[in-house]
Amino acid sequence: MTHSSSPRTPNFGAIPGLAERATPEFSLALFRRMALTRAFETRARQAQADQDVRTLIYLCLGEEAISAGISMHAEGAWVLGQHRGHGTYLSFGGNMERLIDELLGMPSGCSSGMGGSPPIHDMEKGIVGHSGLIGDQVPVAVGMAMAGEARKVVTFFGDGAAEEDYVLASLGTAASRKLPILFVCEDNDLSVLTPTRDRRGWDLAQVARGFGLEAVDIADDPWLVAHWAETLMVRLPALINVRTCRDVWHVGIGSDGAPEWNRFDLVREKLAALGLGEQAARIEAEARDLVEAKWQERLRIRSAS
Ligand SMILES: Cc1ncc(C[n+]2csc(CCOP(=O)(O)OP(=O)(O)O)c2C)c(N)n1
Ligand SMILES: [Mg+2]
Repeated sequence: MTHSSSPRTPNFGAIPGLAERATPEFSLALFRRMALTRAFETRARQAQADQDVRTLIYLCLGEEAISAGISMHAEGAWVLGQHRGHGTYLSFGGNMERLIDELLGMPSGCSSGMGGSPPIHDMEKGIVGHSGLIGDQVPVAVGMAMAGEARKVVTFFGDGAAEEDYVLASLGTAASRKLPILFVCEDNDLSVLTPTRDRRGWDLAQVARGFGLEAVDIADDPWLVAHWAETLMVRLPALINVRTCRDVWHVGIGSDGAPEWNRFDLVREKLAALGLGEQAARIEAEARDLVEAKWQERLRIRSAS
């Protein structure tokens, strides 16, 4: 693949005309997943500011497009996420009430209120939560792919986690054994506060290709992410490295100012240019209303118990 731009730009790896060629139904369904995550994370941020959520919280604000895009073409797969996984959980259909209950520390939460933000799971949907050691979900995912079931596996992990030896070994094993697994690196260029250039001199997609995996390196344009998910889910094993921006601190709700790019705004602009602006605005409003109603309901139940 050739790229006309540097890796950390919103158009990295762009394929001209992708959004224009998508059906309106597809574009709006993709945006609905992004909008749900955006609304949820915005409300969860407020809940922590209000001290309704008192445990550590890892928000994926800014990174919504990755899980939204992958989930459009990964139905039925096992899904393993990392600590910043609310968007993965929601995009793949995880139960929102049980996620809120988990953040509120309620026994009805998806981890009985004992785990909080990172280890969220919904086994009915095949979503497996994170233990807390970055990247350890990747060898587990490879093990699941080796189990020989017909079910494909998708595992998300961060650019920091990509440096763990067991993650790199997992890429090698998947390539050697031709396992039905998609590796998705949510590359926000940060491991806590350390940028990639201060941590390593190698490139994940190139390393993956060296192991024999098909691999692409792209920005987090949701149409582009969905395109590569569709292409690669039938050519597994494969890896997608997605350049993205974390809007908030590593943990908690603070912010150091504007991100390098605002993907959500860019998608809104693209939808408007496609003549879908009004429908997109309605989808956003519906997502906000739904999320607010669920939070209010769960907060009432908690205070009554
Ligand atoms: C094995 C291990 N080493 C170190 C840590 C401490 N730690 C928690 S999150 C994190 C950074 C993770 O960065 P990345 O994988 O890029 O995910 P991001 O937070 O950027 O989404 C580190 C080093 C850990 N949890 N597990
Ligand atoms: Mg990172």
